[in-house]
Amino acid sequence: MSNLKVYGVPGSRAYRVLWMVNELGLDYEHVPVHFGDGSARTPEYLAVNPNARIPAIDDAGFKLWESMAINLYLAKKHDKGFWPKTLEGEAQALQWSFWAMTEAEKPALAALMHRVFLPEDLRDPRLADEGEQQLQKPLKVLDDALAKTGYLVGSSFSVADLNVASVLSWARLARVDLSGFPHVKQWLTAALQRPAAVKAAPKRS
Ligand SMILES: N[C@@H](CCC(=O)N[C@@H](CS)C(=O)NCC(=O)O)C(=O)O
Repeated sequence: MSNLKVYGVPGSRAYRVLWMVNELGLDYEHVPVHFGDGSARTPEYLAVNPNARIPAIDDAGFKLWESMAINLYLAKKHDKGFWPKTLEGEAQALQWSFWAMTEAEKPALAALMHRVFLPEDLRDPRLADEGEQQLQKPLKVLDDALAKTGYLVGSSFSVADLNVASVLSWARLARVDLSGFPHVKQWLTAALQRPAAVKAAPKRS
């Protein structure tokens, strides 16, 4: 039995963590706690994540929640090339991960919910378009950053790319127009086609 448990279904933010553990080649037990069926509210799961949200991990008794924190922890712990080698690189990985959560996640989720996820009668196309509109500025920032090396930190794929691409996978699912952001488009397509991402959620890649 594995010492690492990953909680959460792939059709949720747990996708990010499943992608990370696959990249790292870790042996793990997947516990498919779902956000919609009450399984995130059982006393057993609340002892792992008192927020009653997914994802979370239990790493040999060390419990951690928040998708970005989990991925940063796993990338650093296992040091398989996804964690930057310099202090500055580490800071940039944190910067991009916080940026994804504060600048890109909310509008990308609005587009996803109101174009794809909600039942049709609950969708509001104006909220989806507003999300797409709000993504324009962060997408431009990202496009300019990727123009240099094609990666967010240094010149290889790192936890920063994984964390940001996993958030923007929602924008792609929501058919956000990326034609004005060629570097983002190319980078996101390549990231989501990585075998570890496909294995995490075949339908999303
Ligand atoms: N900031 C958290 C958000 C976690 C989160 O909201 N997860 C959703 C599923 S994608 C959830 O569990 N929702 C259940 C609820 O809100 O009750 C993270 O990134 O891990």
